Parts: sequence; structure tokens; C-alpha cells
Amino acid sequence: MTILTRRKLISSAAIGAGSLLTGCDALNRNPTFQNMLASAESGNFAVQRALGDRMQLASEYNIADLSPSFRANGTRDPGTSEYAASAAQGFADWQLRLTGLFSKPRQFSLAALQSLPQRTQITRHDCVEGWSAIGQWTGVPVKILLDVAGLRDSARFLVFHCADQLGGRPYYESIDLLDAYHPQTILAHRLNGEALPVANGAPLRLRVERQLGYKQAKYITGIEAVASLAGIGEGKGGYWQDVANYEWYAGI
Ligand SMILES: Nc1nc2c(c(=O)[nH]1)N[C@H]1C(S)=C(S)[C@@H](COP(=O)(O)O)O[C@H]1N2
Ligand SMILES: [Mo]
Repeated sequence: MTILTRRKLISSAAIGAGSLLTGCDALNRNPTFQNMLASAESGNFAVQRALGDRMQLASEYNIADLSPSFRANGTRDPGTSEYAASAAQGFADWQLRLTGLFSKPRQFSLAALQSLPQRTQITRHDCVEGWSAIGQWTGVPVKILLDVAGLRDSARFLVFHCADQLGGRPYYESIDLLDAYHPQTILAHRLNGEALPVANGAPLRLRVERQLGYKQAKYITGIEAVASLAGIGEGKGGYWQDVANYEWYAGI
């Protein structure tokens, strides 16, 4: 359990803190969470504290801290005719498909996503290649989508499918339910107060603020709720995990 080695110990009181309570139903059915609670009850408070740490908020910054420009990395344009056609009409035809373990699987247009509650946050993006940038992201909390589509009890992970390919393979990423219900985990459609640029993942990209840059999937076409990552890609939970053995949990 890498989080145990990475995480400083904090007060276990943080587990019940603030808005995180709203995700507790789903967390209670998460096996990781249940195992952690079982361990905590049997006296392993380090496990419980590590869990609390994963639920903390990432630092948020001020407008004055914004990077002059937000650098782009990886795919800067998916480059397909389908994507170009959608971009040409301001992504009015873009559909986000929620598939897999949902009781009410459905799709959302960009306009439908924008009519849901939104969150804006200024955070620092850290890429493993050694650069960082601070940007202001606006989007819909992933939790809202899970509630609307009825995430099933059997779901353990969310897989984010993307419109681009690198070296002939589709880019994808995945997160567990702790991150899915984290209040700063959003599907962003705006960067620094403007529509998300193509280079940064238009029209939709994931922000999962406690993790490194490669987890921040761009050009998202679908969210698939699954019980296991085994059948997705090569089974390691993401493009860079499959291709170069990057860690699945890229905590910062
Ligand atoms: N679909 C997709 N998402 C992606 C990538 C990519 O190539 N394709 N690159 C990742 C990496 S390594 C980083 S650092 C960030 C870069 O986001 P940015 O282009 O907005 O800086 O996107 C991540 N998400
Ligand atoms: Mo990156």
C-alpha cells in the first residue's frame, strides 16, 4: 500500500471533515476503505491516518499566482477529422458517455454539463517531466455525475476514455472512488476563465488535484465505471502505466 509509505500522518479526525461527508455512502462500499476501517478498528491507526490524508484538499492559489501561460504536454491536438469537425462547431456535438456500472447510464452534451453545479479552483499541475504550472479550472464535480447516473455498489474505479492516441494506442486513465468523490475532482471545461484550449484537452479534461500530470486526462469522451481494471488496456489502469510502468497512484 504505497500511500502508507508516502503519507505523513495526520489527525484521524480529518476523515469526517466537511464536504467529504457527502461521499461517505459510496466510500463505505469501497473495499479499500472497508479494509482500512477494519485495520483501524483493530488498532492500526496509521492506516486510518493515511486514509484521512488522501481525503485532504490540494493547495489552492490566488489569481495573482496564475502562470503567465499554461504549458501543454503530451497530445496537443487529437488530430482526427472527427475531432476537428467537433472543434469547428465549438464542440456543440460533443458527448460525454457514462457507461459500465451505472443504474442510469447516460450521456451529457457540453451544455448539459455546464448546467450542473460547477466548481472553480486554482491549483498547481506537476508533470513528472519536471515542470509545474498554476491554472484556474472550472468544471463539474465528478461526484455530481456519479449521483445523476447512479453509480452501482459493485463499481470500484472510474476509467476516463480520451479522443486521442499516442503511438497508436488510445490514451486513458483511471481513479478509485476516494478520488472520484474528492471535492476537487472535476471535469474541467474552462481554464483561466476561458473555454479550455485544444492544447489543454478541449472540451473536457479531468482534474484530480492530489495526483501528477499524467493522471489529468484530456479530450474526455467517456467515463466507464468498472469493478476491476483488468480488462482495460493492458490492465495497469492508464496509458503511461501500460507503456512505461508509471505508478497507477501518482500522489503528490
Ligand atoms: N488525453 C491525454 N491526456 C493527457 C496527456 C495526453 O497525452 N493525452 N498527457 C498527460 C500529461 S503527461 C500531462 S503533464 C498533462 C498535460 O496537460 P496540459 O497539456 O494541459 O499541460 O496531460 C496529461 N493528460
Ligand atoms: Mo506529464
